[in-house]
Parts: sequence; structure tokens; C-alpha cells
Amino acid sequence: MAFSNRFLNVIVVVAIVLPTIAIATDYIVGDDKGWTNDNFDYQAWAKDKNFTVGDVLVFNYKSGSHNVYKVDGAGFMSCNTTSPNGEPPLTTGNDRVELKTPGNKWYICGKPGHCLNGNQKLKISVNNGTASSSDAHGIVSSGFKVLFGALIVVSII
Ligand SMILES: [Cu+2]
Repeated sequence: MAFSNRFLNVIVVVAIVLPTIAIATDYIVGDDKGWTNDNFDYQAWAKDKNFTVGDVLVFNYKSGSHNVYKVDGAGFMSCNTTSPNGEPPLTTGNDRVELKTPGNKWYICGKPGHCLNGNQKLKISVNNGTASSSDAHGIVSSGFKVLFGALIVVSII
């Protein structure tokens, strides 16, 4: 009986903790090409990816050669780095951008001609993680409820 009580405690703890664990993904922008003005197709790169709040974009480039401005949709279209909130660009060459809110995000390089002529621009759409992951958690927790119920029945027998 002592054993099965301990086992039940473990199951309860796992059932409570498991749904709170969200796995964040690091996305290397452009993969091994990195952040480049070499006419890489960033929209094709982004197309099949499921960006979710909590994920991280990593912009890799030679420091000084490029930079990363977060802009709005108009700035993206016109390659204009005048960002609405006046945030300075990222310049380290290994820039990590955490996706904190859902919605569309736009990033461009501010070096002359890189966005306009080199296609150094990225647009992504970030999903709010709670909707899809709560579905998965629902399945997991209902699975645990079945298991939990079965264990109670077994421990009574
Ligand atoms: Cu650039």
C-alpha cells in the first residue's frame, strides 16, 4: 500500500507539472546561410515554420556587415528602417529575438541596399501558443485522468 501511494503521488505531480512545460524553439534565420543580402528567400524559409510565442529568432552574420531592425508592415514594404517605436537595431552578429507577442513581425537589414536590392527582409506570423498547446494538454491530462482512475480502482481492489 505504501508503494502504490507513492506511485500515485508521482502520477499526480507529473499530471500537474506536465501541462506547464512548453518547449521553446530557436530558429536560425536563413539556417546555414544566416542573415545575408545574397538574395536568400526568407519568405520561403519562414513558410513552413510554426512560430509560437516564446520561440526565439537567431540572426547570424558578421558583426558590422549587417544589422537587424524591427519594423512595421509599411517599413517592411518600403525597406524603411524608421521603426514606429524608435528601437535601435541589433548589431552583435548573433542576435536573439524572443517572440513575446502573437501577430505579424517584420525585420529588415538597415545597411544601404541590403533590404531593397538584396532581399534581406523577413516577415513572420507568430501564433499564440496557448490555443494549440492547450488542445494537446487536454489530451494528455484526460489520458492521465483515465490512468489515475484506473490506479484508484486497482488500489481499492
Ligand atoms: Cu545587411
